Amino acid sequence: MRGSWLFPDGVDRERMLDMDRRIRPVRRASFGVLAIGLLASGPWLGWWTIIPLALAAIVFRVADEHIDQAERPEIGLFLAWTLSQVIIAVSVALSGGPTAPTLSWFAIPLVTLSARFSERGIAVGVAVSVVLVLAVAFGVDAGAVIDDPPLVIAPLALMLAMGILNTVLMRSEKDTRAEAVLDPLTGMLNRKALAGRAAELAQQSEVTREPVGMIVGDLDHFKVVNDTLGHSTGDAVLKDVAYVIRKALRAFDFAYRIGGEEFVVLVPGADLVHTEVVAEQLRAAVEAATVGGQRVTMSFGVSASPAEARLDYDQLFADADRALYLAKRDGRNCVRLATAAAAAAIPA
Ligand code: GH3
Ligand code: MG
Ligand code: MG
Repeated sequence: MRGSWLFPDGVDRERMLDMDRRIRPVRRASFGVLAIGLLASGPWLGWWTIIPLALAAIVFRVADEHIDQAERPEIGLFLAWTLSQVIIAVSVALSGGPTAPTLSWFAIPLVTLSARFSERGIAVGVAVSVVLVLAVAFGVDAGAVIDDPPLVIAPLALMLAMGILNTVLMRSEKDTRAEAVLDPLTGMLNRKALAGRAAELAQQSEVTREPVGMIVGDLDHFKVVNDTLGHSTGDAVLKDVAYVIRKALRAFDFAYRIGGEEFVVLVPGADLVHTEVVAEQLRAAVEAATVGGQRVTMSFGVSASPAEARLDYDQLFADADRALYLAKRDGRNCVRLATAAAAAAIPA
């Protein structure tokens, strides 16, 4: 996953995509409210004002259609957002500039900024809006602004206050999200996050037709560690093993703790052979490391979805889990693959 100036480390992207899906139906409703407002004001503002609103709706519609395939969807979404502010600016300019009652409408899209982006996106978005308001006000009728400065002071203050207040909501919502999908002991993503990611990869796989590899790992004889050294040593081992696994992976191979001492790694784009290589690296890394002051080993099961089909997460997991069972049966500290032979050896 590549970052961008909006999301330097790429971790906020998941939130943005999720929020965008939630915003879509509500956005239609809010465009509807604005359309009714403009139609009711038609005799005074002119009927044409509905056209820029329709344009803005189309801009977002187009952005939505491309968002799922884009490598850095936040750039497209931010451009669509900026374009919608420019459209508002043009229609405000045409309906009187600083004296247009719709000048305050610049504040509406600011709410969606904080729902999608973090501090940087909000700051740039507010700055863009401030510049547009000033440009429209002074460009169309500088005299009116000089005679009556509150015409622009009030909308500017409204926008800045919304930007500031929304920052708090954005932070709290991000914190809650992090708590919901992160395992507190290891800091790894949890089962809930895995379910979300699997659904996303399934959708992507329909477009990209790329395979997805899955590794399921389980610590060997971990009960012995707990029983002989105590639960807190067991916890320390788990924490360090999680770190060893994360360190051995590429940035976009996500690792999840799905149960007590069981971990899942998703390897997008990898077939069975490639995924086996990754699993073997993990196995060797765990064997070589000292974790929680102990030496432990881990067994791994590996599966991969066929490149030409939609990802079937349940199947993928069942296959990898069966292969893990084989690894345990074959003496542990090894990697086993989900092949047809493996499926025959152990009925589901
Ligand atoms: P095997 O090689 O067959 O996997 O043997 P095992 O002893 O690891 O067996 P199993 O996977 O069934 O054992 C799971 C153990 O993991 C049981 C429990 O004591 C321990 N465990 C599960 N969750 C935690 C946790 O959060 N902290 C600690 N310290 N131990 C945990
Ligand atoms: Mg287990
Ligand atoms: Mg175990």
